[in-house]
Amino acid sequence: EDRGLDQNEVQNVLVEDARTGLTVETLKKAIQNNLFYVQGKYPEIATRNDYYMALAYAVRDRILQRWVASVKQYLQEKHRIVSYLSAEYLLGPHLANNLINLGIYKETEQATKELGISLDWLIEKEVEPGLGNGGLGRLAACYMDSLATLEVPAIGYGIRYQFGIFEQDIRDGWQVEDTDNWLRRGNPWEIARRELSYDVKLGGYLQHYTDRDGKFRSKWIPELTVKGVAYDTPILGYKVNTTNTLRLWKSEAPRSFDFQSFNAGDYNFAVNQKIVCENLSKVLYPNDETLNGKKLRLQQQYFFVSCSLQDMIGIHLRQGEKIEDFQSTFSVQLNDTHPAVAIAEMMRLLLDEHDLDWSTAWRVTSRTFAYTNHTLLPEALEKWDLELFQSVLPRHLEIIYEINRRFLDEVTVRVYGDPEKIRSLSLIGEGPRKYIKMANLACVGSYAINGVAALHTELLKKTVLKDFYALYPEKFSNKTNGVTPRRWMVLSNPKLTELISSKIGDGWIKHLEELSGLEKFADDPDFQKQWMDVKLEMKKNLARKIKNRTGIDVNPESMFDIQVKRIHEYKRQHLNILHVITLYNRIKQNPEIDIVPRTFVFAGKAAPGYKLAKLMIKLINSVGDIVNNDPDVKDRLKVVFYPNYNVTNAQKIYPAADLSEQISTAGKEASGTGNMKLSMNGALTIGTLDGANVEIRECVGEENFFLFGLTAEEVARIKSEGYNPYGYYQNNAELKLAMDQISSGYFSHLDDTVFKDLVKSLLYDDQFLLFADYQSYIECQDKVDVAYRDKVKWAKMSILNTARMGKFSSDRSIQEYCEDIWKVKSVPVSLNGN
Ligand code: GPV
Repeated sequence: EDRGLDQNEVQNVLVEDARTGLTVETLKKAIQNNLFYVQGKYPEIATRNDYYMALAYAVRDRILQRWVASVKQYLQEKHRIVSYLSAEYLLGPHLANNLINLGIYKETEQATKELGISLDWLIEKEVEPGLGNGGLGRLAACYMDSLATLEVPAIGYGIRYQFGIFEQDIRDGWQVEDTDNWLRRGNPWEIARRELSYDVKLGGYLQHYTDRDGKFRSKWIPELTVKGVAYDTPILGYKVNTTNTLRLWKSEAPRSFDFQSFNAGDYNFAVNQKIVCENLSKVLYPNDETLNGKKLRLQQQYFFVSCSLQDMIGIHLRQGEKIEDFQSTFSVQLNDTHPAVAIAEMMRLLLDEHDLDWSTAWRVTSRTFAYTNHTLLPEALEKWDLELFQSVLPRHLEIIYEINRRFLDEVTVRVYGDPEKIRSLSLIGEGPRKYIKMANLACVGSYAINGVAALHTELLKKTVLKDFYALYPEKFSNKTNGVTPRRWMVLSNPKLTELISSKIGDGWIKHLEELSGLEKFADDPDFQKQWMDVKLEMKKNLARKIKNRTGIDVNPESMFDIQVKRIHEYKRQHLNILHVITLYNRIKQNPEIDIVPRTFVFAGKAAPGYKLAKLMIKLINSVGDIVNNDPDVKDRLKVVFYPNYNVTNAQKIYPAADLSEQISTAGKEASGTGNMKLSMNGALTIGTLDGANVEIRECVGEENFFLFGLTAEEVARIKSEGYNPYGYYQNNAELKLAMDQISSGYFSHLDDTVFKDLVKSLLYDDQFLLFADYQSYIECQDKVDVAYRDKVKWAKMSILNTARMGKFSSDRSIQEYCEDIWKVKSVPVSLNGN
């Protein structure tokens, strides 16, 4: 009033000013401004990247406004904050997603059009941050989206890898890896918080002494100290103001550290140490569900966990709270065991840096963490060689020994001293070399433990974690995975989105159960036609991309049979390719045979050191070369390996799928999330009773799901009785022919050495029971063939698949975590009044 300003005017300036307005005009102005003042260009000389950057900064301004409002809101009164610790975030491109969540997609399309450029063209320019391997990293990204959309205060913590997951190229049918230099053109979505950094100690030794109060103490004298610098990416919810933070740590050399070496004239040593420090956040390990036990990986895990906990403690204390009430400010979720060293680090911080006694420190720690398990595969359960662990984290080893001593003391009575049980519960594994069991540490130090699908949680309780379940049944629960419909429907399938919304409104985007409103149109011929028209259009789009990327012509009218995911023996891409070979042989034996034309699309990366997985890629491509070019086939079969599967490519592939391949050995896939994305986009599933397939089938109805194969129980029984693949091979003519062709070099220019290892594994020591499921799979595929011929019925089944997928929104998953585990509520953020 003193300054003669009207209160309403002030608010207007803040909410919808020329800089952050959401209209076509203000957006246009903002893009032009940024082109000039940020990129230093004018239209005639601006590149596509200049325009992309100009738009990205325009969008970021609008998000920053909401981000600041969120931070202010959260500080107004005390709220428990969810802290998600994950070594991986597979975010995918930001631009289009942010436009959707801001609700300005259409406006931006118009604004760019008026500037003479196409929005699609700019969206395609973005290089996605591939800071994850597969499902686990993508789940973290979906959960960040849902937390913000549900208006829950949350921080995601992780590592800002300079090089994310490698780029895959295919040469002569083989996978070739190239580095992913995703930051080369800068990253408009992050804000470097140079002032926010923490020191992290590594290596060295301990000094033990008794302090003035007679307390026994361990002083950690590190070999090296690195600095973690925060890089923040705002995560905006869908059509809400809530904007949470993804805080990723970059490792650097501390300012001071080279001082002495420089003075001593040891320039090389100083520069070398700088490289060692920067190495910690240099590259993502490309191993999905395999352990490789390398020192740098442990250092990475500890690095980001230590920065994150120091950061959280700072936030907690700055609110004027006492350290022993930490768990009232944060609930910390461990995304698998990759960040499980947090439990030991929390103890160290509380004991050594904040001077709490053991029992108080343990009370805080064991009420702070919750652990999600994402696999039953024994090779993926993290174990650290004890000596290696000690060489990196000597103080943590001491703490883990003490946690273990107290834990085993407590449980010995409860298990009546059963040595078998004690051995299985112990945090330390014995053998030729001792090792640390990270899953056990996670179980002992967490107040909640969950699996990621109903079957997976049941198997966890019965197998891998059964002794922990017997001790603490109340800690266990299931939280079936979900995926965000914003990215996986609205963004990737706008045509389907429009069609759905024209019938049931757009409430389903936030309340996915509302998709059930589509059921009443499942038999409507007009709607079926519109539905299948969208599908055909998406298939034409993908066909165009396939042609561009691989040179292969595919027929959009053929059935698109799709398996896209990491390449793994347990996911059984080779079972799929055996089906392709079987169909091919049927055509060769009877060229006039009546089969539904199919396009088989495979995509996925193999870990660079996983020989058999790489050989599976080669096999797919080799079979493709023969099948795609054999005139007898008359284009009825096409096999495509689409290179460099990532979020960007996935968004183009899911909408085009008719059939979704979810064919893992029962009991091996913890949940799967691609299965959900495909079914939501109207694909029918052919699958085993594994992971979330079980629940998808329950929801869509067994008549709308192609089930085959052994159950998890049958798999376990066959294995215990001794699986004999050779018998299946001898007794199945089609299987025998296919295998003989692979091994004799039919698909490899008569070179009978190429696939030797793969053939040997399948015939003699296959852990994944391919041959045991072969006949059942083929028969099921024959049913798919029949079903596809009935266009009306297929359309109906496809519509019902989408209509009944409401459960699989990550909003539902996150709601369950909030209620059952984190005990947090939503905190709506208003832009006015800030
Ligand atoms: I552990 N998963 C993954 O992608 N990487 C890993 O290192 C581990 C698990 C996956 C599981 O394989 C999927 O079944 C699951 O859907 C996904 O994690 C998310 O829970």
